[in-house]
Amino acid sequence: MKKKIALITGVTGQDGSYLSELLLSKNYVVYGLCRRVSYFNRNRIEHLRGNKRFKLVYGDLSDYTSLESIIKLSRPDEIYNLGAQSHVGHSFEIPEYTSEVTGLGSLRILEAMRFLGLKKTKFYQASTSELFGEKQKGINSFNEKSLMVPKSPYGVSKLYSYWITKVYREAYGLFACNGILFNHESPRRGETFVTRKITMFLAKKILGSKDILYLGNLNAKRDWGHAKDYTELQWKILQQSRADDYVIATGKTTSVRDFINECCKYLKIKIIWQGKGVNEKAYILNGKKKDLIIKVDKKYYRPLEIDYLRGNPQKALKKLNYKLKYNLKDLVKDMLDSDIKRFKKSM
Ligand code: NAP
Ligand code: G4F
Repeated sequence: MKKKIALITGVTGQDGSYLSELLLSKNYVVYGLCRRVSYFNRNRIEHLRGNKRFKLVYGDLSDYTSLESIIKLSRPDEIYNLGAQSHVGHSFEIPEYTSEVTGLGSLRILEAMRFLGLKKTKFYQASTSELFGEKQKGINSFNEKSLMVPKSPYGVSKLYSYWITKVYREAYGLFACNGILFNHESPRRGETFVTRKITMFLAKKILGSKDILYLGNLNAKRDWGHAKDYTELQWKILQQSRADDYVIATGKTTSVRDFINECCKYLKIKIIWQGKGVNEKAYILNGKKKDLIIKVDKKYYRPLEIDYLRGNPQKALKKLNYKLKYNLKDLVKDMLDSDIKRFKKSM
């Protein structure tokens, strides 16, 4: 039987690496699009390089020609567009670049599919809970029908991609889907996202570090799931008989402060919080002594913030016939164990 072929943009990222592993385990041939950078950015996929079905190709979401030639070369059955400037905070500093890559990147792929007449190729767009924006009156959790009011250049760029995916589905009959994913984390999460900042810091702390962690808004609430569950659902979305859009979430929401509390509980660290707003601080209790470990730094505040995100994954879990394997406790354990192991090795 002919092996299925997949093309993944963002293959060097958190989701790209887990999705590659999953597809290779299902006997796919995987083409991964890498962009040219001046540093080594392949740590997350290094272990896959020996596999003959795993092929890396250079390209860039800002460069139509490269995308067209990679699609022509690979003739994929499935395209997963996971590539993006994916940091919400930084999108305020580089809004034009974010729009170019995170917004127009999807259009370039869809146009190449249309131009090359790839009617049977399925397309997955990495949409996001950032589309929903601020907490809306009377709304406790967001689903596929909720109002979308993005609050950052990143969110606006993703809204463009979300809609252009729907438009190409309706206008040209392409099998094009949106996975509207809420935050998902893992030991491979980028080191500047808040959960990974926290787990790396606490892992170093219990190994003796004297550093202090500086964070922004501790009150923000996010619906945090595990990237392994969510990448499996990305694949499932493209295995359906009809193209559709799905919210992927856990249905639970936790503040940044409570994520830290959960980590400390796992590590059996006693933590207390004092002060409010920019003056809030966290201390570790050591007998009668208290050691300062966390301070707020205004530089991590965003010009606009989304305070509350909670998704309703009912449609996805039912239609895709899936039960999440990880809860928040499992996620915290997985991230902390992995960071502790990594830092122990380098000591
Ligand atoms: P990530 O770890 O930040 O990975 C982003 C990937 O995009 C990296 O491989 C990066 O390459 C690549 N990329 C950046 N600019 C590019 C360009 N100009 N051309 C081609 N590739 C480029 O993100 P992730 O957490 O895996 O998320 C995957 C996707 O889901 C992203 O689109 C993100 O916006 C979206 N999403 C994520 C979450 C979440 O909570 N993780 C939730 C909803 C949606 P380098 O390695 O070279 O930087
Ligand atoms: O970890 P974050 O940077 O994730 P954010 O902004 O929710 O975006 C992530 O999830 C989206 C899905 O909703 C994705 F689409 C997107 O690509 C990305 O993966 O921040 C989470 C919360 C925010 O409210 C932020 O203000 O944590 C708050 N925060 C507090 N201190 C911090 C920090 N965020 C970061 N990155 N760094 C801090 O020091």
